Amino acid sequence: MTGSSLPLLKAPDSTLSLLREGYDFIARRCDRLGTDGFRTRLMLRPVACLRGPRAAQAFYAPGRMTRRGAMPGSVLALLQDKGSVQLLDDAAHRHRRGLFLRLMTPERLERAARILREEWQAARMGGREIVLAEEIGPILTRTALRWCGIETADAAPRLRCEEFEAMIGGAALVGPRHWRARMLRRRSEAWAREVIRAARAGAAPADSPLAHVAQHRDPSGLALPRAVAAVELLNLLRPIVAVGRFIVFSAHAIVTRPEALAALPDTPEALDWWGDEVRRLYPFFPVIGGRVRTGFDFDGHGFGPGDWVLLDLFGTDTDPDAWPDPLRFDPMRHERARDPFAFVPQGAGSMEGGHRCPGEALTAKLVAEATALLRASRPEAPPQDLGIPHDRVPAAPVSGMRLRLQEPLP
Ligand code: HEM
Ligand code: MYR
Repeated sequence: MTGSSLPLLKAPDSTLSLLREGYDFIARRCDRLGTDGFRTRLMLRPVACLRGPRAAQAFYAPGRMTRRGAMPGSVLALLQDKGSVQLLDDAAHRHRRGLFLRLMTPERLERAARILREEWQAARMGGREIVLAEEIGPILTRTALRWCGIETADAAPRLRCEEFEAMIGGAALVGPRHWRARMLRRRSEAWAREVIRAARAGAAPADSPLAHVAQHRDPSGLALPRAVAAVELLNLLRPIVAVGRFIVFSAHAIVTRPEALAALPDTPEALDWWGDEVRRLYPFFPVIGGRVRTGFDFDGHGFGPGDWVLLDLFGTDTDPDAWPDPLRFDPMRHERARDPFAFVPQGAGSMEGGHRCPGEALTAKLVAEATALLRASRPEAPPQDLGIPHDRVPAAPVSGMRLRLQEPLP
């Protein structure tokens, strides 16, 4: 394209660089070029890569982007999936999204935190050396099942945990681990369809998230096809297990930033700031893809319908123009008002209309609760590799976070 001020990279295709550099691929080039975006090709398709709050605001302008055709099919198959809320637009999207948003009441969030605390305590992690990344999955799987209203005795939590972790860990992979995850995903979908069937036959507790999913009707008043309801049930369960990655990162911050923990006021808001700083600074969901529906200009580049855009979530959360000393872990920065388009670990923009993660409040609640539990158990960390390689998506500490927690919890 001519007449654009978004530079076009010289390399004919950047797929290998993206795989090699992972979370740093977009921001590094923006820093080098002195821009908030550039154009290149990924998997041979032309794409514009953007970062920063202005880019997030442009990306999340109401109705501007669709998620259809915006992420590789392999990512989609393991995360939101075909038939899910993420691939809908306009009125059909708002209607389906309401199903998720209605579940995020303060009472339900409190209940999720309470269940997490019970499952955490039942796991008896105190007094022995644990690898938190291995312990947290089963705890959150049981939390997710109970929160949704699914009897854990019938749900085989071990199998579900294996499936959800494979989906999360395999979404951005190619090769055998990705295909194993696809196989486990099929097993999970078969299980979820059966749960929906039983729920529709009367097995779901009244007003439970499971009942809401099973009984959801599309705008014409028809029940969701069973396979679609199953996919949406997985879209509640799997991401709750994914929150474990933030909990591992919170433990990483507790161990590596004792001064930040010591300076943290002993208030519920301060725990939220800690969790927000974990979600801002640790690499998890790297980029979100969109395809343009209605044209717009960004930094002198004209975007037209069908154009493919990647917004760098991690690069925006750590944008040096938006955050003073961006790589410093400082929970107290969230005490002050922040630019809503600079804090985008789970997307941005309106909760009602757009595609921003509807589970963000639940995520924040669980991370804060787990941080309180970790802090109360005064963790000690033996020598270990605390590095977090940025070329692995999703990223995690190499050691998995080996900890010794004090027993018993107060
Ligand atoms: C969408 C991240 C937890 C349910 C998204 C998006 C991101 C994201 C980046 C896409 C936003 C967009 O397309 O603009 C995360 C991360 C989580 C998390 C990093 C932490 C583990 C949750 C939880 C739930 C959830 C706990 C539900 C209980 C969803 C759903 C969508 C979504 C249903 C699709 C929304 C739509 O397209 O309208 N999430 N999420 N997520 N998330 Fe989350
Ligand atoms: C969920 O389970 O829905 C929540 C978070 C899962 C994060 C998985 C991270 C991999 C995302 C890959 C995106 C790559 C885009 C090219």
